[in-house]
Amino acid sequence: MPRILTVGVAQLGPIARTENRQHVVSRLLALMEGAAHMGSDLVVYPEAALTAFFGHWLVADEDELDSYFEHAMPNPAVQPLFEAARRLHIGFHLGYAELTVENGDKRRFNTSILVGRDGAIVGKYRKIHLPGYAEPHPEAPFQNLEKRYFDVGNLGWPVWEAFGGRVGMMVCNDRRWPEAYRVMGLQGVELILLGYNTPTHDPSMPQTDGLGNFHNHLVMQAGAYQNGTWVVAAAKAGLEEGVEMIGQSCIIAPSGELVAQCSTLGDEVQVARCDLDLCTSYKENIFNFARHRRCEHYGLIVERTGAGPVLGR
Ligand code: CDT
Repeated sequence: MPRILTVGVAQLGPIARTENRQHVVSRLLALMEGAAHMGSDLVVYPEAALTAFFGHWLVADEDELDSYFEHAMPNPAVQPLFEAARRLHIGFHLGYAELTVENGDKRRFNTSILVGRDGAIVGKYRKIHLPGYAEPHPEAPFQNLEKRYFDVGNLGWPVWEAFGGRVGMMVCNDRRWPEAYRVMGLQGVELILLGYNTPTHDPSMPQTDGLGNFHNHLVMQAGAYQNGTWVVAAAKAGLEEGVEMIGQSCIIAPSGELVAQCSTLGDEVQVARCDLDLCTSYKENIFNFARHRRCEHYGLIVERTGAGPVLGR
């Protein structure tokens, strides 16, 4: 029986700092209804989709910082999403800032969850690659304070049997790292879901400013092809609190081809029919890891050439 999944990528336009959860959730519900109307089994929302992306400025007051985080999931503000999922029989992927207490310590994570068509949480992932820095850069036009606000994710990269296939998650900056795809690729992942908040301007590398959309697709198309998996990526886009962010949310096939892409910088849904069985020919042939990977040689080559991380110590 063919394993066809109709997936909607739900891009969000900017969220104002003053916009409350209730209003954001009403936008997410409208996107979910649009995706369901187009026959989707699953809808994918962006990274930190419930608030403005507060990593872009300094929040000195701890109570104020806590207000950007979800203290439980689900909670009353997001409950309508879980109810709509059940009513519309559609799953969803949601990125949010998570505050939790582990061994008596307050921990903060940049988290995403996968929710099934029955409204139950299937899995949770916590972002591993946190970009930016912990101390503010006063000279920069906006901040990138993820290393200040979040702990490094401690759940690894699991893959879940869900929606008739093997599903994994990553968050924003993770998508630039081949290891993220490969760890899931080694577990046979067939569908990777992610969200992103990516400024068009990188104050530390302004020479790449015209390349944001290109690099966004480049890394995900390569990751999809090299691991024989679908990738679905939802942006928070547009001008948010003075920071311009890229859009072009997309759905990428295991061939590496873009099969759907958003064309605005606002709230928008695009849908694609994803045949999970397309992954198989890549996994069994060109990227048959068991037959063709040569792990035992990779370490040896690094050792013999003395190659190592020469930059960015
Ligand atoms: N949210 C997030 O991880 N954003 C980073 C910005 C890096 S600066 C180009 C990203 O990788 O898109």
